[in-house]
Amino acid sequence: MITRRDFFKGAGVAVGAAAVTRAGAASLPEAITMGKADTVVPPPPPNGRPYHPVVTLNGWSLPWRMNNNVKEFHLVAEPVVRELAPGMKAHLWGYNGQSPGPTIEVVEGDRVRIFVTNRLPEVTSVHWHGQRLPNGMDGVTGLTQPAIAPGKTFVYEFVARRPGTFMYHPHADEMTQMAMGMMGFWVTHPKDPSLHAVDRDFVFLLNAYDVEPGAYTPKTNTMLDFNLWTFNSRVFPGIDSMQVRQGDKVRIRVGNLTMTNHPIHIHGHEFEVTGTDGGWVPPTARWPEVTTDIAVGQMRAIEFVANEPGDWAFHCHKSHHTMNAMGHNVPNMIGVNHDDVADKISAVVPGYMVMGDKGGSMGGMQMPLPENTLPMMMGEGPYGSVEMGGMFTVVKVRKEQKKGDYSDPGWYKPPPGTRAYEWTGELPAPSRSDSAGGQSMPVKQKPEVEVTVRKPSDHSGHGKN
Ligand SMILES: [Cu+2]
Repeated sequence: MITRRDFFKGAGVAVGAAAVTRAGAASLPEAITMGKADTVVPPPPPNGRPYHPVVTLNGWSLPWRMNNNVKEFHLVAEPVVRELAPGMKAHLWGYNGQSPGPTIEVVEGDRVRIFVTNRLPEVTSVHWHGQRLPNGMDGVTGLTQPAIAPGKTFVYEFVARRPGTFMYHPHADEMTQMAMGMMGFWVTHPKDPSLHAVDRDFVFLLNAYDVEPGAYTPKTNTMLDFNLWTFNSRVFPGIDSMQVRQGDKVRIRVGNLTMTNHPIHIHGHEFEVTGTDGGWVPPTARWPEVTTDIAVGQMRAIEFVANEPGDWAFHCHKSHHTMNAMGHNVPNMIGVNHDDVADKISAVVPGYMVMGDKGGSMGGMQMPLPENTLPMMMGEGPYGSVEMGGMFTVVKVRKEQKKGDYSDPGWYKPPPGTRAYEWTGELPAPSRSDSAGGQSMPVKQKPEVEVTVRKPSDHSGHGKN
């Protein structure tokens, strides 16, 4: 087990330019493991073609070793423990100690050799989603290769021909293995690092889990009713914010391996979809958006210039996807006076709570939670609870953020006079627009709809005419 601090040392050692001996060439590259769910900014590439590394939200990039001009990686499919947010851990399956697995970064034209060791209790394979490669390297169990049995290692080898945004996932017992968190990101950088260059390049996968409150292992036969909607197997406030400098050109690449689509939305800026898993979108085919729907199995690269300082929400726009577990079977008590009954019901119905009462009663969550369970909505902001969970994070745009500095600057401090404030003056009674004369539309009291019912003249009429 290699800690985060060791990762940098390990990266230097593992990917050092030292010549590989014949014995070394015949051996497996070291399997490097990550034990923390922090965002680990990868070091610049120590060898091979130059590129600008991406930053994987709450993830990391897999070091490689160079072997006779072949980039060699070692992926280990294995059970992992993933912290979804402080206060909750899940028993998942992933790669090299984490779910999702590490991001694999290569350069257009690289010959890549990936050793895949299976430490799961069942067969697996790895499919390299979106890649141009020899058919036998496509990783579809039964179709293009035999399954990788537990304890066995397979070797995949191909040239990364097309630059762009990709992912990897098993093509064996897919329903179970993806519901358990087996997936990872892949970026093939362009040979010319000045092409598609940006100042910040973030990546993450959308995934979802169904973990019963109090449990640790996801239910894998769930089809749609997942209760934890995650960015890289993390839920807000466990998802790191994206730090950018004011004026930075920012790219965020998102892949969707859940079972439903996600309209991903940014505040304060417009973006363009500049790439899909099929390649870069020609500039003439781009249009401005503030939300883009990412369907199952799709990837989208969005780009914008971060020129508005502040803490800008970035989230899935399906409101149930910005909540954590226990979002179901909550009665709507808006307009109902339940001052006396809530406590009594809580005594006999564990987990009972009320929606729409006095604002934000779900955020506060005064009910006791089972062990290893997150509140539905949480996350403290500078002005109180953000009342969000799930697929939600923040893009922090700061003038003073240094180039190359991904550290969290803390909460935005708006200049005086630029924040919504409470009105403390007089509140005159509202005047009704329909009684004040003026422009209101006349309302018809009764709809003039005439209904004529025609009965057939006799029951045997059908078929006789
Ligand atoms: Cu969503």
